[in-house]
Amino acid sequence: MRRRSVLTLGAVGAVAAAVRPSDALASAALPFPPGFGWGAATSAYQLEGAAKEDGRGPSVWDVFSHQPGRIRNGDTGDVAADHYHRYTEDLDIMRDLGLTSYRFSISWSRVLPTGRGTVNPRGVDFYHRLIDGLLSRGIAPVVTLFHWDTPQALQELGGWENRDCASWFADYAHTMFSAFGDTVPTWLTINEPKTVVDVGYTAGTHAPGKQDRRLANVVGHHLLLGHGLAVQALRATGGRSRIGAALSLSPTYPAADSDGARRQAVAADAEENRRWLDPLLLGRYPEDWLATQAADAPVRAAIKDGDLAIIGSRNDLLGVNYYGPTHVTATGSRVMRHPTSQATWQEIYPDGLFDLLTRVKRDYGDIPVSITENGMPTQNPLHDQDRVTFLRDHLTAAHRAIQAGVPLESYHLWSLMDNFEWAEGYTQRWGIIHVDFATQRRTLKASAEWYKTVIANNGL
Ligand code: IFM
Repeated sequence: MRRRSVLTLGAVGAVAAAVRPSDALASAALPFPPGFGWGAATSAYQLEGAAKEDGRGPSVWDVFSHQPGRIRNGDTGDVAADHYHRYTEDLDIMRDLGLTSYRFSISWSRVLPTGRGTVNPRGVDFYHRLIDGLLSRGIAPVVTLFHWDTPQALQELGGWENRDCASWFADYAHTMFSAFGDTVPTWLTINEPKTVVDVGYTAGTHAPGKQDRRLANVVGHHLLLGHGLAVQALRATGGRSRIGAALSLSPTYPAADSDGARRQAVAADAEENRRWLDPLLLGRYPEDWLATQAADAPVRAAIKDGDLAIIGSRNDLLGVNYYGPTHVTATGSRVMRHPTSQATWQEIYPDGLFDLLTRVKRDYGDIPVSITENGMPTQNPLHDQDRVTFLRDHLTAAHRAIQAGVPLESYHLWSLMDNFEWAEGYTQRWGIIHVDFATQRRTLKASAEWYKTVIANNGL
């Protein structure tokens, strides 16, 4: 039997009272453009649960999270925030916050249990209900096709190491475009290919848990190829939806005032940013990044004639996930120059968002930009004033970028609600909605009340 959860007014009121008077805005001193998209983001494996229900097939994350020692406390996404069953309640929360945009991902193995071939109608039906529920509440769906959960059946054929995975992905994308058509105004193909490459295939602390940098770069190329083929598949439908990718980008800075540090910052920029942005938006890999790949590096053989024309197919928008900057020394080591969060890889530097957004405009032109993720975890369960400060400072930087002419159209904080934070399990809470994972009770945090006010005022 499904447990019901309740968003009590009492809990909401208690947290609202904790918001400092200075946060209770009467009108916006920093107004955002009319129609600016105020959003929040989630992903399927992190939120949905119902891992074995209604015909869903396993993904690499189901397998990985069940391997001993992979995830803190042995946590898994089997139940997560139980969104699969509680989506109606969650939609009502989104409406009450005033969200106008919601970014979520489709679980590839829920709609295609073995990644290709037979479609699971019950899986497709769940996303129909979710999308219809968003639209009826005036919230625009922004749908990611791949947020790291490769179907396990495809992983057994090599997953993204196998060039065919790009075509399997495009076929899946086409199936989704046909199923949902223009009800989805914005599609995002791949989420943070950099994380798959760096964490899933190099550090090995994310699924599929490999530690092979040379293979990782092949995977990176195939992810880009899958993106390009999916863009072409959308164009072939003749529909009106827009499409792009969500990249995790990090402005890079020299950690010292020296030529060596400046050179290393350029190299770090190639690795962090340009190796993704250039193929997608300019149809070529950066020469300085290619030069870092040995003559016998498998990625060189993986890049076939014609691939870059596919990868460089016109995108309608760029999704930017921003968590912090990268500072490098003259020896190429990364150092922290700003405060971190419970996620110790994170460096909190809101001005970096301004630098990043204006740099995208300068180097890649006026492609519409959506901030598809931005946020921080905190151990303050409900009175998350640190998150309020974080969000306020980053939105201020975003506002400054808009003033500087960046065509920024929307902002999605990460995350709508506490969820399964990959290798950290449930120990890091990134949501503006608190989830009690024992009862699945949802409670608005101070940051949710604050964000609600920002949305109501269309600005800070
Ligand atoms: O939770 C993740 C998300 O899935 C991808 N971007 C970073 C977030 C925080 O680590």
